[in-house]
Order: sequence, then C-alpha cells, then structure tokens
Amino acid sequence: MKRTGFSAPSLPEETAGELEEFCRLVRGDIIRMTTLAGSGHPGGSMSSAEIFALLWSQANVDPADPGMQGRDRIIVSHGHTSPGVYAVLGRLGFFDLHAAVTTFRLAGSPFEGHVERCVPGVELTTGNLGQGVSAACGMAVSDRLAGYRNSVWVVTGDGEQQKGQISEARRFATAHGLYNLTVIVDMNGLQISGRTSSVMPQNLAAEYAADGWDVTEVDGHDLRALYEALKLRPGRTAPRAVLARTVMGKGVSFMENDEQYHGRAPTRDEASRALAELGVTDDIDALATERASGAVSIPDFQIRPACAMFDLVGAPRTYAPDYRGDNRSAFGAALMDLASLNPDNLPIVFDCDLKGSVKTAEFAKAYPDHFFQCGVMEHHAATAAGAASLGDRVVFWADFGVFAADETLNQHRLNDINMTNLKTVATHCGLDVGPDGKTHHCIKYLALMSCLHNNFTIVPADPNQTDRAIRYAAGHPGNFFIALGRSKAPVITTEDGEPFFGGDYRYVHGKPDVLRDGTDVVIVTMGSMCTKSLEARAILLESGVSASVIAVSAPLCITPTLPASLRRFRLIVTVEDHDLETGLGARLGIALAESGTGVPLLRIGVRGYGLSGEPEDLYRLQGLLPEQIASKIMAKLEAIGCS
Ligand SMILES: Cc1ncc(C[n+]2csc(CCOP(=O)(O)OP(=O)(O)O)c2C)c(N)n1
Repeated sequence: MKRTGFSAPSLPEETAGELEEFCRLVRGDIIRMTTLAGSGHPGGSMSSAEIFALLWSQANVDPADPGMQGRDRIIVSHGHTSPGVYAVLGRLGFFDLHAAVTTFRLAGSPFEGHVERCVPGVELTTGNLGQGVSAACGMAVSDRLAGYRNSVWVVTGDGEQQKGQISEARRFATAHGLYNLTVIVDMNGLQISGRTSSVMPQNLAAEYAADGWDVTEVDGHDLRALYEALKLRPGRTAPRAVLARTVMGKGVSFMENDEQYHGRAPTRDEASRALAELGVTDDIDALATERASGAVSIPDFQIRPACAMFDLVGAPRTYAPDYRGDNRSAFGAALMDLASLNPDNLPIVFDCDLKGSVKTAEFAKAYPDHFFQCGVMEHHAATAAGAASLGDRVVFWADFGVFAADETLNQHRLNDINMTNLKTVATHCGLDVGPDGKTHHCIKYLALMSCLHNNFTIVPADPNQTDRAIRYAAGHPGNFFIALGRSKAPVITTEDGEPFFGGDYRYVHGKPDVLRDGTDVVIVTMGSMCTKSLEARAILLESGVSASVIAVSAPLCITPTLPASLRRFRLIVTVEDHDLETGLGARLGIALAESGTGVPLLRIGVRGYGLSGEPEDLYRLQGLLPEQIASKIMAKLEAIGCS
C-alpha cells in the first residue's frame, strides 16, 4: 500500500480501495479477537477502524522500524479500542497479526485489554481516559526541540472528551504553538451509558474553536474525506481538531449504534453472523483450540524505559555551614548548573504558575524555549511532562507537593506504567509549608509515591544533599520524586563542623547516612527533621542517653541492611514531617518486623491535618520540636524499662 506521509493532495484512488478492503478485514479481526477473549471493546474499535487504518498506513511511521527517530507520533487516547489498534498494526506488519488475534487479553500476552506501549507501533499505554492529548502535547514539545518536523496525531473517543484534562491540553497546545498536532475525535455518539448527548451534553466544535483550534467535521468512515481533513497543510497557525462522525459497531448490522457493544464481545453465535456479514472466514473454533492448547506463541515485547540522562552533571556545590537558604533554591541553582553544562541538550522544564516559589524562574528567563508554562493545569502538566521525557530529553516538573503528588497521582501512575523519565521536584512538602494551612500541607507524599512501582523518591536533608540529589536524578534514568520543604534548611554538619553532605559526598540512592553515632537509641529521620533530631540528640545526651541519628533520603527504598544495623540499639525512633501512618516509621516498621529485629519502635510524626501557622508552631502542636522528641524518647525508654 502506498504511503503518502499525508503530503499527497488526495488519497490515491488505488490506496483508497486497498484501505477499504483492509478495514473490512480489520473488522473481522476485531470480532475474532474479542469473541475469542470473551471480552473487550469491539464497538469503538470498529468505529475508529478507518481512522486507525488511515493514520498508520499514511503517516510517517515505519513498521520495520517503529522507533524511527523523527517519526510521526500516533497516540490512541481511548485505549480500550486496542482490538482495532492491534488489528491495524498487525495487518500493516508491525508484528504478527496471528499472535495478536489468538492471545488478545490472554495472561502473559503483550496484547492487553488497553493499548500497551511495549507493542510495536504503540506510542503510549493508555486506558484511564483523558490523558492522550496531554501526552501528545508533551511529545510535540520534545520533538520540536529535537528539531523534528513531524506530525503528532491523537485519536480519542467522544465520551472521553468529557474529561476536564482535555480542555487543559487544548489550551496548552494553542499557547505553545503546537500546530503540528491533530486530534481526531471518534464521534460515534455513544458511550457506556448510552447516547453521549444525554450522558453529558457537549459542543465539541465550539469548545475546540473557543480554545483557538481549527475544527473540521467529517464522515469518519469515508477514507477519502478523512484524508482530506488530515492531510498536511503547511503554514498552519492553529492545532487541528477533526470531528469524525462514525457509527459504533460499524460494518455489522446488528452491532451498529448499539452501546452494549462498547464493552461487550460478540457471543460465539453473534460472531458467526458478524463474520458472515463482513465476508470474513469464520475460523474462531480453530483459533479457540489453539488459544486453549497453551501452545500459542506469545511475542516477548519489552517496554523501552525512557532513559535520557546527562553525562555531565558537574561538580556539586557545597553550601557552607553558615549558609541560610532553602532546599528549593539549591534545586534552582543545580538546575542552572545542569543547563549551562548541557547547552546543546538543555533540560525541559514544566511549571504550573509557581516558577518563583519553586525556583525555576531563573531557568525560565535564561531558556524560554525550554520552559513550558502550564498555568493552573497540573493534570495536564504531569502527563505532558512525562510524555516529553519519552522523547530522549531530561525533563523536570517543579510544583508544590500537594499538586505534584496529591493532585496528580493518576497521571504519575500512567507515567509510571509507561516508564517515563520525569524528574518531579515537589517543593513545599510537610508542615514546613506553614501558614498556607492544611490544604497546602503535603504530608502523605510517601503513601502516594508508594503506589508506583518504578519511581525513585528522595527526601534530601539540606541544601547540599538537595544539590547532589538533583544532579543524581539528572544523571540517572527513571521517574524521580524529590520532596523538598519551603523553609530555610540549615546545613547539616559533621561533628567537626564541616558540611556533612558537602565536599566529596555523592548521593547514592537507598544509602542511609549516619549523621551521628550513639549507643542507646537510634533516631531514623528524613528531610527537615534531620536538624530537629540532631538537636534532640543533644538534649538526650544531657540526660545521659546516647543516640545515633540516621538520615534516610530514600524512605521508599529501605534495604535489609538498615534494619540489621539497628539491632544493637535498645530503642528505634522514627521522626518525620509526614503522616505517621503512611510514612518513614510505617515503612521502617515493616522492614524491622520482616527482619525480626525485635527492638521496640517509637514513631513520631504528623497526626491528622495541620493548621495554619508558622512551621515551628505547627511542629510544636504535633510534638515535633527537639525537646518534645527528646522527652517522648525518655518516656518510651522508661516505659520499656531502659531508663
Ligand atoms: C478516567 C476514566 N474513567 C472511566 C473509564 C471507564 N470507561 C471506559 S470507556 C468509557 C466510555 C468512553 O466513551 P467513548 O470515549 O465515547 O468511547 P466509545 O464508547 O466510543 O468506545 C468509560 C467511562 C476510564 N477508562 N477512564
């Protein structure tokens, strides 16, 4: 089939004929796949068939080299239409179609119920609706900065358009001039609960136009008309929305316009009738036998984790003991160092209207082309920044903790599943935020980040460790979440008065740092509580109690060596500016129980929501000041008969 790259003035007639036949077969594949699996989403797959077929057959993509540099990006946001996607990709030679048909939704198969990024030709795993347009924006951003002159295509459902994040993405695309972006909405008019117009009325043409997009309406089953709507138009001055009128279940009379086929597979009998209507051979029984035999061949597709990183992260800065600054400023300074060390491969930075507070303002001023203002659109920012990191770039997103974690967990989760490479810098974590009050106290970020499987969470203790942690994240692949406070963070020193995390100290993820050694009690702590714990240690010493203080910068990465090293103490204490039930103490408690340490544990942390007030006052209310920590430890020692 001839590939035009959408640059021919019209779809060549021969190709149009071939594609019509192609779509008939694709519909047969969708029926066979879903009936064999006994589940899936045939209705939307069949309404999107022409859109998928036209995009993957005509766009600048190569089945023999799906990861080709500078390729067009095709993102399927309504990921439940995976049968349609797999049928089109298989038929175009991205992989063996037979494997997709026989193993769709079979445990162990990469052909999962929603599109998966490990499958050749699929740019992004999707399924939780509403994120594809944001992801497309992120890819458009990183591809533009890489100098590619490609197109970015997104296909979405019309019910999906109800999701608010899509309106965020629309505004971002216009604001940042992403004119190579085309969103194609499969307007089949149905969703799970019936007609889209009655589930939630919407005027998509007006909404897209209001946000500055070019809007075209077209018959989504007419390949020639669809091509005309999608073809390249040099000199575009707006992103483009193509509202494609389609029919759910298109091609099979009894499935057409019936919402039950949104998410129900045809029965065996229905499948026979459907295949007969389509003129496709009914081989389902033979395929079912093959599927049940356990002898089906399952392709071993592996997801390619995004892995851009800087070789040059530079010499760390050392902040002297008398330095009075906050960790977020240390982040801003390290970011500027990284940028000046990598002028040809600058980091990309996303912001949500907080650049002054999160200390990316200097970067924004120096490198405006690499700085992406998202306004108050955190859901969009999280997805777009994650997707931008799939484009071989080091990407930072800095925001307040409550927005960088609590507000956007779902987006982080999709990034995590896609194995993106996003460095999220969450400032304003903990009660340390102070007077803004409880809505702004991010006190459960460890609980939230522990929902992810491929994430590195770092809680630096002071500006020196922050500097090194930022450089570490920029020099290592993977999603990072770096939790910083708001207040000035004293430089932590050795007993000799030298910066503890200065000089030759290098950040190693998961390695606890023994700030002070002692014999009776060990205080395991993190972030802003390191200083408070050191002060508590001094108070304890006056009462004759010798305490170790250990800083755990990676509280979600507690290795067995830590509990083993704590056996020698009479009491283990955790101190954290974080929710007591879900933080460091809880994590360490599990590790201690699993290792059979048998040493009593005292957890000190935040209980419930904080109030509005100066951090020191909020800490006092929660019993987190040094003298309070010390007296809780003394009381506990007495209770366990160790005073
Ligand atoms: C965030 C999110 N909410 C809910 C769902 C469950 N869900 C899956 S498909 C769907 C309806 C989508 O309708 P539409 O986009 O029109 O797709 P179509 O019915 O045409 O396939 C819903 C609510 C989901 N996958 N993601």
